This record gives sequence, C-alpha cells and structure tokens, in this order.
Amino acid sequence: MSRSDIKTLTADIKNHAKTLGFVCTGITQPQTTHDAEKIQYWLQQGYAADMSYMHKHLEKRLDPIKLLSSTKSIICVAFPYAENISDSTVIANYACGKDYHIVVRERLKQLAEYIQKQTDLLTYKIFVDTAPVLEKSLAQQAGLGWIGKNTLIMHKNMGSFVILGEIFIDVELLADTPAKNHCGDCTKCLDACPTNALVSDNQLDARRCISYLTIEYRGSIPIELRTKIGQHVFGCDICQTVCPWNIKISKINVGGIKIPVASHGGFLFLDKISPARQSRANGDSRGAFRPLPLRIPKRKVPRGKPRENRFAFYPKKEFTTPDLITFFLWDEKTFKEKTHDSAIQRIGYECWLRNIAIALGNLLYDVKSSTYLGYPELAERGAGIFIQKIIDTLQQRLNHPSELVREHVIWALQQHKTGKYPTNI
Ligand code: B12
Ligand code: SF4
Ligand code: SF4
Repeated sequence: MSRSDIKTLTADIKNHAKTLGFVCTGITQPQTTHDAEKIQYWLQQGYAADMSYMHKHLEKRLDPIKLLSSTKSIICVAFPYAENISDSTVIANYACGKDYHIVVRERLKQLAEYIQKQTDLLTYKIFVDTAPVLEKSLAQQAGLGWIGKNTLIMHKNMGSFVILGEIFIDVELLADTPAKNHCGDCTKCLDACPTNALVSDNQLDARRCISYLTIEYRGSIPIELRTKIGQHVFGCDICQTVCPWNIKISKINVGGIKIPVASHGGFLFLDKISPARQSRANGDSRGAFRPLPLRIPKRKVPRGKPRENRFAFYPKKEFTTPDLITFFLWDEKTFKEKTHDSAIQRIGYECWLRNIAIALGNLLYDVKSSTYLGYPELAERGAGIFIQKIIDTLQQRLNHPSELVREHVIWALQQHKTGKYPTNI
C-alpha cells in the first residue's frame, strides 16, 4: 500500500470506529514499551497486591509483538461510560450498566470485521482488559490521552470515564503522536484518595486501593482501611471525580443531571452551544451518551438494531440509586439474577455481602452535621429508627455460613455500638 492509501484507510477506520460509539481512536506500532523499569519497580514494591496475574507474562506486557507476532499496528479505542455517572458512590460508575467487557468487545469485533472487508487483513486479536496488555501505555502512545497522576488515561475533552480496548492487526496503518501530559502541578487526585493508595505520581499501591479491595481482593479487608471505604461496595471513582479534566466535562448540566454529550467523536460543552444544536447532540443516534433523564420511547429504536447497540452501558437505576439494606438481603440466587450481565457478578455473593457489611458499618450518624454519613437524605427519617433497621439487617447475617461474611458483620455491628448516635436511641 502507498502512504496515501495507508492514510486513507486509517482515516476510514477511525470514522467507522466513531459510528460504533468509540469517542477516540488512535494507532500505535507494536514497539517495546519504555515503561519496563517502572513496571518492574511497581511489581517489586508489592503494589500489585494479590493480583498474581500481574507478575505473569511480563515479557508479553512489555512487548506486544509477543502476543501476536504478525501485528503491524495496534488500534486503540476509548469507549465512554459517562452516561452512568451518578451521585452515588456505592457502585462505581463503569459498573452500573452492562458488563463493559461484553459491550466493548462486541463493538471491536464489528470494527475488525469492517477492516477485514476493506483490506486483506488475515489475523487480528481483540483485547478489553483480558490479556497481558498494558492498555494505558498503548493508549498514551496512540495519542488517546496522557496517564494522569491517578494512573488513568485522561483525554483533554473526554476526561477519564472511558473504557480502553485494542485490536492488534497485521495491516500497516498511520501511527499517531503520543499524548502529552496535562496534569501540571495539580495533585487533587493524590490529595483526595481516602486510603493514600496513590503513593506517588503514576504509582498506585493496589493493597490500599478501594477498587482493588472491593473488586479483586477475596480475603478479609484490613481493619485499618474499613472505615475509609465508606459506602463503596464495588469500585471507587474518587480520584476521577475530583480531577479538573472530568469536572470540566461534568459541568455540563442537562435536566439537572451532569453529563457530557458526544458529537463528532468528542464532547460538546452544552453551555457554549445553541439549544437547537444541544437537542441534536442529545439525539445522537449512537445513544452512548444520552443524558440519564431522557428516556427514549421504544418506537424510536431503529428497526433491526439490537437495543443494547444504542444503550451500551445504560445504567440500571437499582445501581445508580442503590439501597444497601435491600442489597444485603438479596439471597445468592437474586444476586446472580440481578447481576447476570454486569461486571459486579465477578466478585461473587460472599464478597458482595462482605463489602455491604462494611458499608452498613460505616453508615453512622454524624452528630455534628445531623446526617448519616453517606446518606444525607435520611436525616429526616428519624435517626434511631434507621440505625435500628441497619442493626436488625446486619444481625440477619450473623449466622451466615461464610466466616468471612460473619467477621465483617460483627465488625459492622461493633461500629454501630461504638458509633456516635443521637441521644434518643
Ligand atoms: C490491574 C488493574 C487494576 C488494579 C491496579 C490499577 C493500576 N493503576 O494499575 C486495580 C484493581 C486497583 C484497578 C482499579 C481501577 N481500574 Co483497572 N485495570 C487494571 C488492568 C487489568 C491492568 C493495569 C496495569 O497494567 N497495572 C500495572 C501498572 C504497572 O501499570 P500502570 O498503572 O499502567 O502504570 C504504569 C505505566 O502507566 C507506566 N507509566 C507511568 N507514567 C507513565 C507515563 C507515560 C508517558 C507512559 C507511557 C507510561 C507511564 O508506569 C507505571 C508503573 O508504575 C487494566 C487493563 C489492562 N490490561 O491494562 C485495567 C484498567 C487500567 N482499569 C480501568 C478502570 C476503569 C479502573 C477503575 C476506574 C475501576 C473503578 N472505578 O473502580 C479503578 C481505577 C483505580 C486507579 N486509580 O487506577 C481502566 C482504565 C481506563 C482509563 N481511563 O485509563 C482499564 C484500562 C481497563 C479498561 N480496559 O478500560 N485496576
Ligand atoms: S480508586 Fe479510590 S482508593 Fe483507589 S486510588 Fe483512586 S481514590 Fe484512591
Ligand atoms: S486530578 Fe490533577 S493530577 Fe490527578 S489526574 Fe487529574 S489533572 Fe492529573
């Protein structure tokens, strides 16, 4: 292929990726990563905690060609889940909708099949968080964004609320320029992390990270970290929500809900555009960015298109406005049913109960502010009654067959015994 053909094909692939809902697509070549020393240091320090898989296949992580020897280009994509953003911290935003592994993989497959039709591409491999691939380093090299001090890929216009994915292909494409870092002197994410898991610029100690503790870790949560976990039951978004590059996006307010709106593969700032253009942007047929309050009538879904194609990560209300007591009383069958197509299911029922026990143990009444920590709206309902309800709920799991669950329930009950309550209970 001539350079001009390569250029045309690259632009065509990027355009098609846009129609599939990817807000940003970049290309990099499969060169050896420059991060070898940083990664080895990270592993040596024990920052990978119990994620033993992070130690495996290091040579493949450092050199993508070892994953697929025929690779000539790596297509890196970012898929947004900004539609999931809610005020609740209980379930991390990325997990409030359908499992991203399924959604993003399915779309990358469509992109790969499209490329196959345009070229004589023979071999390709799709990755979404599933293999020894340094997705953030590749995304940075492909110009998608820089690696922020919170260790996540940050794009100037779309922030960090994106899922990354890649297609390794045996076709030559035009590589993009690596993204420059725009964190500057900011340290907001480092300052906000409740467990001090961000130990230095771009280094995360997973042993202290709420995301790791609630999603990856299967054991007993270290006592000294439990109160810091607050109401986080699955994952944590604090180091993203405080980031000025995300706040800039979330300032956009549609119908009372802060949400970014997509157009031309990026985000439009609603306060800077006309109402007519706003509604066109809201009507984006890809639907991946549709603001929460706008429920789309069924008849508007184009014929022949699967519904999930438009509502990729459409968040479940149950998870964006969570009820910890109801969650805690689900039996295992209900847990499996409710999370059947969600990333939440991977933690399993036992860890689900473990995490909620901690969250309930942290639902203490704060005398100073007269509110429940984590549930300010419950202040009017009567402090004593609600605390009693939490205690009764926790007691229902005191005889749970799992020692892990029982131990966390006892801890939570002790928290309430020693917690600060209003004098009327
Ligand atoms: C292991 C893992 C975790 C672990 C460890 C996180 C971590 N920071 O490493 C835990 C369980 C804690 C975790 C949590 C989360 N994760 Co996670 N996780 C991964 C996974 C599987 C591997 C990441 C990895 O290789 N870490 C190892 C270390 C060595 O790598 P690193 O952080 O990339 O840092 C090295 C390099 O960046 C390099 N480096 C440092 N500075 C610079 C600068 C430049 C210019 C370059 C090139 C390199 C570089 O040196 C660092 C070594 O210290 C990836 C998927 C994947 N296969 O990549 C998803 C992934 C990183 N996770 C993701 C998400 C969404 C999350 C959460 C937001 C989920 C949540 N809401 O709870 C949190 C965020 C926590 C955080 N602040 O990082 C997304 C991030 C998307 C994005 N915008 O960047 C990914 C990419 C999955 C995906 N396919 O989208 N995760
Ligand atoms: S995800 Fe939460 S606990 Fe982990 S580094 Fe970010 S703020 Fe800290
Ligand atoms: S909060 Fe500040 S330091 Fe952290 S990633 Fe965002 S810009 Fe960078």
